[in-house]
Amino acid sequence: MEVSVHPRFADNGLVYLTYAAGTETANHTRLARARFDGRSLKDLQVIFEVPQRKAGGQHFGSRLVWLPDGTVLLAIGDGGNPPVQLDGALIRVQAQNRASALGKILHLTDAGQPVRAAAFAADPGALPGLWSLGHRNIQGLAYDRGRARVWATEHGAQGGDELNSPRAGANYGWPLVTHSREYFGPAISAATGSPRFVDPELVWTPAIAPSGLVVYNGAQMPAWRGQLFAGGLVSQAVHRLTLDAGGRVSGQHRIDIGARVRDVRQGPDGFLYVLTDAPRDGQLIRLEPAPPS
Ligand SMILES: [Ca+2]
Repeated sequence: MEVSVHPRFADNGLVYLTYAAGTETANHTRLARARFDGRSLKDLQVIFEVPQRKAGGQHFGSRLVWLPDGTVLLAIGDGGNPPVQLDGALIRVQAQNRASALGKILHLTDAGQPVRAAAFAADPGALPGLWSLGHRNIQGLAYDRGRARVWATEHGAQGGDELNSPRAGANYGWPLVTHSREYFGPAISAATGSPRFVDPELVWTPAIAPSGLVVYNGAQMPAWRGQLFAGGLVSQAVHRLTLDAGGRVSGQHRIDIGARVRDVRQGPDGFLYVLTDAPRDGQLIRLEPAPPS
């Protein structure tokens, strides 16, 4: 589900892959890495796997983003919608279980070993590598070098998609507080916020169904440097988000793509690249500045 190269890929050739593994009744998200020798991947090795097994095909996550110190964040989904259960309750409550990897961002070394967060040092039951909790299903994850922050977009159920700027040790509320409703109609939570949880930076209702996310820092479009670009599957657009001096979202502008947007990335040439899903499946689109009129 994710393909990401090591920050020193030019030297070590390491490629990181995430995928769903197992059967219809017992499956989980895995992180593996392999070495690219210029022709093929060699020495594939699973370096992390979600400890719990779940049923069904929903909410595996699993975006990866590298931090400046060479460690990596891995976002894991909450495991699925009602009626999917785990341990006698709806599986989505695992997003609040600090011992579970479901509904979390995890912090790992480049070898897949957990990095223990100081924020959870007083909680011996916390899963090693736990970084932030209370996420439903993150599908966009980006590091903002200019602001030294992480940004994440996650799917709500019906409405209530969120942009967050996750920090180590923080709880983002799912499913105890959300702006999202059940697909079959009723509210999921009595409140949309609480002092116990960090409010989203932005809420999308109706849902855009977020996909890839990038903080643009290229040279081709200087006016867009420092802005966020969030893909939308249902919205069939790229959402350009401007931020104010304090790093809060100050504006939103829609770039229509006319197809479900699966990913948005910045290329080494400084342009933005957009990957599409249906109905124009598998198109790779380059966004360039319009010529002067
Ligand atoms: Ca939230």
